[in-house]
Amino acid sequence: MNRSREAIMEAVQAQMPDKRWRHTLGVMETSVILARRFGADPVKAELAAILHDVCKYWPVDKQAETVRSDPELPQDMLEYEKELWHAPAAVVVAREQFGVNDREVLDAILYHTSGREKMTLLDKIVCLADYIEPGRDFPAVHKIREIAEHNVEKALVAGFDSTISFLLEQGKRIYPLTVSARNGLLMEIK
Ligand code: DGI
Ligand code: FE
Ligand code: FE
Ligand code: FE
Repeated sequence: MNRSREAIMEAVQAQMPDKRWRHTLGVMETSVILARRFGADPVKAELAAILHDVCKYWPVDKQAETVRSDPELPQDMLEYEKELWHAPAAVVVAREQFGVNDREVLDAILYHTSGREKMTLLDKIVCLADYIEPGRDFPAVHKIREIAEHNVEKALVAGFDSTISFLLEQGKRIYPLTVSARNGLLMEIK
């Protein structure tokens, strides 16, 4: 059973600085809007949004340890950038601290950073909301918001394009599921 929405929100807020909490509120609001727009469950979208960054400010060692505690989580994320780790760690917190057992919600949390090959509508919505919530400001965000008015897949490709370009510029490796996610979305579009 889930703890109440309010109790979860309070416990999540307590684990992060104010700026990140405002981001979380933005992702919640945007996830609900996108869910209504594209026909996903707004309650599930909002729950995934509340929890998606719960581990973002944990020490990275604790994030990694938490990911290792569940062998069913994709352990290969630990071989890539540390920024990926808070997503699988949040799945453990959602389940163990808050009693969330809905596979769709847990997957939307798990893949909110990396994406995955066959993204569900809920995965897409939470990942896109994370890119375009009102507090976000990066060069491509205005264009992505415009595309998101009518096409969730095209908007998310534009989001992944900006992340992949950033990783390339930094000379960093790209987690293979991010490339698969982008390829999968492009297949869906055409
Ligand atoms: O947690 P947030 O800041 O709200 O956003 P997020 O969970 O989408 O994290 C995005 C960061 O992760 C972004 O700065 C790029 C970084 N990152 C590092 N390696 C990868 C990656 N993002 C993706 N999609 N794929 C990677 O391989
Ligand atoms: Fe995140
Ligand atoms: Fe993201
Ligand atoms: Fe986020």
